[in-house]
Amino acid sequence: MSSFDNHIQRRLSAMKNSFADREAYKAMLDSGDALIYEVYENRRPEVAGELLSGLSIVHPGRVGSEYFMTKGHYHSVRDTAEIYYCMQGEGLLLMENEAGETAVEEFSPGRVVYVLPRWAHRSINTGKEDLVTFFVYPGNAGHDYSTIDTTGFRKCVVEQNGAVTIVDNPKNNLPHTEVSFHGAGA
Ligand code: PAN
Ligand code: ZN
Repeated sequence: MSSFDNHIQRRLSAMKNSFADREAYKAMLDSGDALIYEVYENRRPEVAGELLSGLSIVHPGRVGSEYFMTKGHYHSVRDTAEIYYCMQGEGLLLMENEAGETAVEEFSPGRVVYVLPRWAHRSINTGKEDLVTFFVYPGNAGHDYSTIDTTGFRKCVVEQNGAVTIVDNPKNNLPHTEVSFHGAGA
């Protein structure tokens, strides 16, 4: 990873509002501050015309039944898109917009996922190894974490009876629609 010029490590203690099961969160934190995900960035000026890129690595694991994931965010400049390329691992990109629509795209090695402008996005590792994705987005996009940190996404991705399952987020009461899902075959 030596060619990247910024390395972010996001630990459990920095994700207080992210996981739905607060009891499981507290119990896990009591036994150590687990490393949930890491980001390696290529620094460029944060202006229109530039592209920001890097690697996102979400480690495998769960808090209660909910899989390890990124905090997730909207872009501050809402009309900016993003592309993810999955290099390793298995997972999902959970997305929602301010109209209450949810979309889920599957991550598997070689798959490209396009995040439309105005959609919040979160990477979720549903597998047993690291989920590694390459991302690229406009230099002027910026990150708005507070909207998601306040309400959470409308949906959570949990393991239920051994299967990856998308459920309503018990902490989020905002109106929402059906989930649209796109897997590797669609
Ligand atoms: C990505 C994300 C990265 C980490 O570079 O920033 O996957 O996720 P959080 O930013 O939600 O912690 C991206 O979407 N940039 O815009
Ligand atoms: Zn983004």
